[in-house]
Amino acid sequence: SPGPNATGPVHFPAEFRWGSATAAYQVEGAAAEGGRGESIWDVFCRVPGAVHNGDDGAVACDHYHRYQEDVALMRDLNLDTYRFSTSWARVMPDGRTVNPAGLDFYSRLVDELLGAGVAPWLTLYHWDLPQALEDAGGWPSRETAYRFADYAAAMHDALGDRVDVWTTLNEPWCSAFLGYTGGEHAPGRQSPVDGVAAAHHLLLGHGLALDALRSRAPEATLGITLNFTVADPADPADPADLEAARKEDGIFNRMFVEPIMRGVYPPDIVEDIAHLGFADHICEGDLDLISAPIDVLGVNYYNGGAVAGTPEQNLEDGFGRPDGVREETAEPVRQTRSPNPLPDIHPRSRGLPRTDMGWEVQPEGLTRLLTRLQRDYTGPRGTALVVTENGAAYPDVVGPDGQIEDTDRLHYIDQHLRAVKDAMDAGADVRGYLVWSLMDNFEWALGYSKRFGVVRVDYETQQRTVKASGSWYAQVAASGTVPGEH
Ligand code: GBH
Repeated sequence: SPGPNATGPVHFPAEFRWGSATAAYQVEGAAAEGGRGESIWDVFCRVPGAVHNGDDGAVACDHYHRYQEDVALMRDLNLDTYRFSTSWARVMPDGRTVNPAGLDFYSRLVDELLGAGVAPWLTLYHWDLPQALEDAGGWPSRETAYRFADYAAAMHDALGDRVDVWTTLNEPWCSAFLGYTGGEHAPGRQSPVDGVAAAHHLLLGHGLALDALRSRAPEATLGITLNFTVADPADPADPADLEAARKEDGIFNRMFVEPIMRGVYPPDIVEDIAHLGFADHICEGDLDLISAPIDVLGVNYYNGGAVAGTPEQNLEDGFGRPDGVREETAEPVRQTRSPNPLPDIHPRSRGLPRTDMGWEVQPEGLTRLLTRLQRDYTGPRGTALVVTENGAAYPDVVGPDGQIEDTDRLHYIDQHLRAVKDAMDAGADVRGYLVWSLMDNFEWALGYSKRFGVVRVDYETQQRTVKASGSWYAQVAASGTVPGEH
């Protein structure tokens, strides 16, 4: 049910940050320029059937060449914050050795942002591991965590004088389980054993990187971004559904937020994945590193879901395609089952509206999520919350004058901002909202077929066009107010 801020104008505090987010592989292009090395996504995109339409990020939004125009766009949209990621393989082509030309691109980007009055928010890892490190074992190997900390240190040495906000990882759940277990994302492995090993080593990498950053900049704003779901039992009276909801919440949410905020993995999930050798990877001191204080917990929220525990009756369309709906295609669909290492969890439709990804639109889930995080995890340690991603894919309807009337997206963002304010009114310490995404971009396994931007990108001409949602969001950012519904 919609909360108290469901319809009228909603005012946010003056210090609330308004921004947008992108990620390196999704926007930069210039995959073979400036000495950039290959990442696992360059390689994965060449696997037949791995990515919709055989798309790749070789050109993407050509942001590498158009960053000045894109920063001007952010300024025109009144955005005060830009969350971007740096490509490890651009900065360290072999994952270990610094490439000055790669660093230089980010240095120029940061200067451009500062010149435009847009605060840079740097994410060190948004899924694009250097292929050389994958060849050396990837995230299932403990070594990768140490290489990540070296990379974090090099980035801070180059940009720490100008960048105040640092995020170590974006959505380690996705890296671990879509990448190493489901095979839907790079590097495309399909191993539950590798998935749980990757999960721990990603978190260890976060902890080691945090240590490197903190020792260099005690005053910097440091954190991690997690993807959260809100798992409801399909039938709250059915013990099997309650059990499925526990596992879903456990593997998506608690598996990552609990070691970070409390220094322990959730015991029930540790037990559920014990047979995959999970405990073997945890060394003495790891959890102390992983749970070192952070300043901001980044929250990415797109949707929740109802889950059921009995497989036979719930095999609906979305099953086995956990990160988006693929249209019918002649290509083989690699993903055949959920990447979740806890197999007996099944999404069940609740009849809510869905985006073009097939994800349910459930804004009040965001209110529940933020209030729960505040109460159980961040509040007790005084850690701030920022919505580091929220947004929706819808097909663009191009009007006669080229205008994009994306009212579905506008409405989605409107509803979710109201949900954020409901959580703040209930005591959640939410300091900002960064829409996903600034512009349409390479949507991973779904290629260019899904559009998340508040700015349209014409991939033929690279022309940017602010959508109706973008103009609306610019007004919200300028006024700090979500206008009342008309
Ligand atoms: C983010 O990940 C990424 O950070 C970003 O790069 C990406 O472009 C963006 O979202 C849009 O996809 O089981 O069907 O209910 C999204 C992570 C994890 C969100 C799985 C949806 C469950 C879908 N996703 N989640 S479903």
